[in-house]
Amino acid sequence: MDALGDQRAIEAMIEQASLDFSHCDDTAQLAQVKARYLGRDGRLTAMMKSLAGLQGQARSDAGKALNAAKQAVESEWKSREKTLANQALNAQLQKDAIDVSLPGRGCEDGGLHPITLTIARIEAIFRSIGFDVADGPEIEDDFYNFTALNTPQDHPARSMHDTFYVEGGLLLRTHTSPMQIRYARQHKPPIRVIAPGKTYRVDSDATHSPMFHQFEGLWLDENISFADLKSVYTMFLRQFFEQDDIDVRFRPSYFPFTEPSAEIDMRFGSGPMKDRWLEVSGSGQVHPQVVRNVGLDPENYIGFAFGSGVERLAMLRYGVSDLRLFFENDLRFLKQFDR
Ligand code: 2NL
Repeated sequence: MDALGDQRAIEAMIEQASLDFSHCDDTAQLAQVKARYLGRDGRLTAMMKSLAGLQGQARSDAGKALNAAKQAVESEWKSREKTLANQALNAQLQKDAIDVSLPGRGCEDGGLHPITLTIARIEAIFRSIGFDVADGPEIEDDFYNFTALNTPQDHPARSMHDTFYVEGGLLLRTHTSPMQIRYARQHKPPIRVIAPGKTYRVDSDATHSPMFHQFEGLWLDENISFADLKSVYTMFLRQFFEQDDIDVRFRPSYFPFTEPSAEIDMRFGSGPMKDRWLEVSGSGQVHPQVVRNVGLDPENYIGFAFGSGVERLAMLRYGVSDLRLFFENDLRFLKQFDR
């Protein structure tokens, strides 16, 4: 064996190993290539084994040269491994990078439902003329929902076809009147109160929802008249629609809890609904039996009351043509209301 030739072969092998390592793109490949040189059947390992065939100085020289070669190949391998690890880390960092200077995804503002907005408007208008706002349970008993309001035992409104009954003889209030009865029994006259809220009836089609909203007003005093009811309701409509040219008329009607009773019609003097009479509320003088039922003597006290549908007023104010839009909660609809 010629030492110079061996030295050249060793250098060529180191160069080849370095080249092979540089072609490895991941650590698995690198491990395979490393085994081809330094593994049990590797080229360098084979050369080490061939030392056994040498003697003396030649063996010692060749041994040194091979040890140096082994260190050189290991160092080439280590350097490639470091490079690959760095590349992998950089790739990962790049992949996970976030630009903290980018604007956030943002968060859409919520808003109040048009019915909620309408009730808030109604409350503000009545509070401004000294009315209180009553509240009360949506699950009621027969007394507050029917009996106190002078509704006969055999009245069709009490039937299961019209009223949702729940356990224990209770029911879902069919109007907001029970809140007014409770309020009137707990306060001394003069009573000026409105009661807005959810009401329930067994009724569901294009113009009726089983749950809808009403607001009622009650004014109980010693010396008031239909003229007071008319002036209050007219003022309310003009404020509600932000329009002064609104006319109001009473039309005879019937309710068990008022006598006499009247429908309230209104008419816009301008705008798209100009000159058409629209029914907007029921009303009347509180029936003497109902005055008695709230603990007052109908000889001394007289009351006027009205009951209106909130959805109907909201539809007129916002120009909504289908009642069902209020209950579908389609954001494209709801987003159009901000006051
Ligand atoms: C309607 C009819 C009305 C009342 C509600 C009332 C309340 C008490 C005493 C007497 Cl505590 N009356 N409320 C009076 C007349 C009519 O509503 O169909 N509204 C949509």
